[in-house]
Amino acid sequence: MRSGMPKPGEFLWGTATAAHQIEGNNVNSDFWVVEHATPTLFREPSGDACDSYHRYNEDAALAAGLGFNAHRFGIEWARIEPEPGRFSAAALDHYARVLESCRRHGLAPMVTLSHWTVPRWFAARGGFEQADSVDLFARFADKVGRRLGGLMTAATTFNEANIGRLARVLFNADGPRFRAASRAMFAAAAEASGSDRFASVLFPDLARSEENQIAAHVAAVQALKAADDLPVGLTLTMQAVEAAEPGADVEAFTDELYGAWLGAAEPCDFVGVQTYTRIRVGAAGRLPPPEGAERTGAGYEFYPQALGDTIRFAAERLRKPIYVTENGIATDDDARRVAYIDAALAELRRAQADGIDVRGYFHWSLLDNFEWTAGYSQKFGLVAVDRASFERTPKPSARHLGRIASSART
Ligand code: IFM
Repeated sequence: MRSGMPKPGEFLWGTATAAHQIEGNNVNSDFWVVEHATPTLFREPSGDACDSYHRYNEDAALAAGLGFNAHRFGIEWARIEPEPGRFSAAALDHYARVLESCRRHGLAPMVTLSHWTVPRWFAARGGFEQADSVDLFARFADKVGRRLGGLMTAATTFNEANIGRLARVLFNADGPRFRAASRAMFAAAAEASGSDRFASVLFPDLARSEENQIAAHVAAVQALKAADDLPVGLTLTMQAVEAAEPGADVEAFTDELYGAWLGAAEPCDFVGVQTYTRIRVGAAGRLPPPEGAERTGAGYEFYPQALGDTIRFAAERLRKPIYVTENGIATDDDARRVAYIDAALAELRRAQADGIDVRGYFHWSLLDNFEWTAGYSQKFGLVAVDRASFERTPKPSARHLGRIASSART
């Protein structure tokens, strides 16, 4: 274990996780409802996940032992406010213990307020499609800021706030087949909740929700800063966008990917860049990866160089200090993860050498975890998790990145 927290200004080396993907039994969340709906888009339910709700201390010890000095994780709104207006002191105390555990292990904690999940009651009243969702999210941020802000190194509001836009361009979430399947799933979730609606952040109706979600983000930044003046950021999913044919309109494509979220970084102290691959644009829109290109376990092109493009894009367009809050690869071949890490970090260093203010790198993810609709089939972890015993086994890539992290600080 390291002695003491990173000094102010020290580069943060860590791993990133999300509450729903690792904690287990997040029964009051909207995702729990849709995972158990019939029909569902989910390959399997999240269940016990990695049992990190109970094993957070073990996870912090593991991360610190590997050589990291920071940890990004999510707190779960559905646990903190399981019924509207009823805040759980016990759940807030739990996250205070998680934060204290990070600090005891010398890990600077960066906390996500909402990593796609919301309470099931919030989804069943229309989620961010309702105008008063702005105040509800700000009220949650205020409670969190007052009780937990003093223990955090930094906080971010929404994970990959523009995820609905990426889903549209990358997974055809606007296409008729996907829409029909998600409509059926949400209709079943609404019925199970005794409601006539059920709205999710991952599969949103952007026309009805995006403006409110941006306002909720801004209000939450203000609430956190008023409660405890800690650094607050916005994380975006940012993939390299390249013109691959004459006539490709990269600017229009970029607008499609970010919309008004680029402006939403304005009240923030930093931005979180989250990069996995590149998107090639042709004259008629997105193109598939080049013929013969290596694909990751998530089906993306293996293209770690994307991180250089996205850091530069963020620096030019957002003009804020940058943390890479996610970067990683789904693979069963850990040697490819090592190669991915090395190539991505070479890009990060090049950007720093060019004077870009990059302050940290958080690899996605510490653990093999619940990868949303793909269930447990995709392995993004530096550490394998036995699905029955929850035993954690670091992969060679964990030691590799941990060594880079600790030697960079000596
Ligand atoms: O697992 C997800 C995470 O929740 C958000 N960013 C992308 C990761 C890998 O798909």
